[in-house]
Amino acid sequence: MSSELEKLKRKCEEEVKNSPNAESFNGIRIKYLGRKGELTKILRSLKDLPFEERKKIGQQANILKKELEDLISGKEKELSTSNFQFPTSNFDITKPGKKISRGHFHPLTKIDEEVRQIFTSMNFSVVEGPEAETEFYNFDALNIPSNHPARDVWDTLWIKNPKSEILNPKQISKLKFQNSKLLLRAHTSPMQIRYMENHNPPFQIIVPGRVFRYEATDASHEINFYQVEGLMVGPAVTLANFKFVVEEFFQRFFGRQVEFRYKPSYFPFVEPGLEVEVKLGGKWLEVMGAGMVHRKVFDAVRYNPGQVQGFAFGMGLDRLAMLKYNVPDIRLFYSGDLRFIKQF
Ligand code: FA5
Repeated sequence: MSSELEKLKRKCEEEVKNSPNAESFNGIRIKYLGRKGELTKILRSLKDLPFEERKKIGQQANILKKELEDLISGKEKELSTSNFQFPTSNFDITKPGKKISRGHFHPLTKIDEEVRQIFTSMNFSVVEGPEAETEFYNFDALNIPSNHPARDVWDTLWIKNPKSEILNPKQISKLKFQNSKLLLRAHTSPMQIRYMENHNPPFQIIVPGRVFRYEATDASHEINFYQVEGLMVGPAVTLANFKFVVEEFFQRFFGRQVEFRYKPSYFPFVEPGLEVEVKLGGKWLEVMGAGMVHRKVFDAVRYNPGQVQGFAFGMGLDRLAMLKYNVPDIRLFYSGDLRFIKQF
């Protein structure tokens, strides 16, 4: 090929290579192959050459023309069919992408939500109460005076030097006549008193909430855990109503047949008192304390025990979660271990 054609070829190839987009190819085509294009000019000038040379260069120029045409339209097509250019680095488009990990609710939050739903569908109202309580509500009003041995059952976390600003004046004047020492509530039962002080029967409520105990931890005991209190009071509420409500709850909560049993028990604020246990992995796990509301509790809230009666229960929410998810150790819920939490 003549050096002139050679030069032209390289120049055109360079331009095609550096061309930024499909649109710029039209300009290149005109520049080289158009009527006044550089290659066309060479072809036109052939007529002045001697026959042999004209034949040789003519052939080469025609081949080059075809080559440049193919080059330009090939590259043009490539760029116009896809605007996306793959990076030339080690980019493997066949590799699966990274999974985005999404957050979700803690298993105890899920259980709490489920328990609320079941009870509200049975016409129970949901109420909540303070985690810092007075000795009066946590103990005295529940028929557990200072010298009562049953106080030892609730190993209590006392609050030192309580700041009186956190109580409003009405509360302070009331506390002058009550045992006002502050503590972290050891159970949700104080809400029985708070609710009955301000409402008249008949009613049925649940009180989900966090409770605290100063005790050694093990696979089924934490120092901070959750309870759901239940209280139903009316003119003719009986233990049979309790049995129906609890069994209906179990049926819906577990969605399967679970083995459970009632055992007689003692709590100063109920009479008679009982405990409910559910079987987990061949062992019985206590899930709630319950009973018929003691008349001394009704006295404390100025209800007439001759006119009303009711049942109360306190369930361990963490224990329900252990049973539902087959978790062998309560402490896993509070471990903060994502390998555990992510399984729910
Ligand atoms: C009570 O706290 C009573 N207030 C329950 C009650 C309410 C009885 C109304 C009668 C009428 P108890 O200490 O047994 O009772 O606790 C109730 C439930 O909380 C237990 O059955 C258990 O499921 C759960 N629980 C108790 N202690 C712990 C703990 N340290 N860690 C986790 N769950 C616990």
